[in-house]
Amino acid sequence: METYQREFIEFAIARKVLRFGEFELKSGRTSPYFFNTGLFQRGSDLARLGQAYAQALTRSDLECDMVFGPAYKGIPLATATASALATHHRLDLPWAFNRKEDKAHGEGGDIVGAPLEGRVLIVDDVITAGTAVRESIERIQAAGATPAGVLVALDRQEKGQAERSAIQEVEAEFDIPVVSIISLDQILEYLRELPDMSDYAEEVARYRDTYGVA
Ligand code: OMP
Repeated sequence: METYQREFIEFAIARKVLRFGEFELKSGRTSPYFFNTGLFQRGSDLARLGQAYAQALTRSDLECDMVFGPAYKGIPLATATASALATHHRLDLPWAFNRKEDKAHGEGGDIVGAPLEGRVLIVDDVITAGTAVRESIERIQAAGATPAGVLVALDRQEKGQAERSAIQEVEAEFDIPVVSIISLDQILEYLRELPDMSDYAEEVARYRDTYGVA
């Protein structure tokens, strides 16, 4: 695990974005941990979050021409990422987000920001079944642009419909990479290093054995 990833886990725990306990997921599974980016609630949190996304992207091979945030949760994430890329990595990319509601008056259209063109990076929080990502891919293709990949904060490394993870399914179906700041394996590695977190480590390991990908 890299230093920025360990620091990101500590930061997420401090902000209660990453919590341990009992949580029901969209999929119906009961998980011993949950990751809620909506709890990064201050300007400084957003700046740090954007920098972690930017670090994950620049350490990967993923190449893109612009950044796209799917409404609603992806909007601040894509905004913070585009800002961090420009401020810390000299990568000044166009960025955009979609409206959920159609707007007939004023400037109209359902995209706000730069037009969808070239290789478009989708920035989101967590992929579970990949529903939101599929919608974004369709939107990008309908505009005549190309999906470049997906950047998420957490890879839960869970099985999707079959044996592969939802992320592996998206990668195979659309032939695009999915890059994450942290994954379940790193959360587990972190928990195992701390004696007072050993109960959580056991719960998370049991969950991974049941729902995790090989
Ligand atoms: P999909 O759109 O089906 O991929 O589900 C992703 C969503 O699951 C996220 O946008 C959240 O609403 C939710 N989620 C989390 O935010 N964090 C988690 O740790 C787990 C989930 C989840 O319900 O699976």
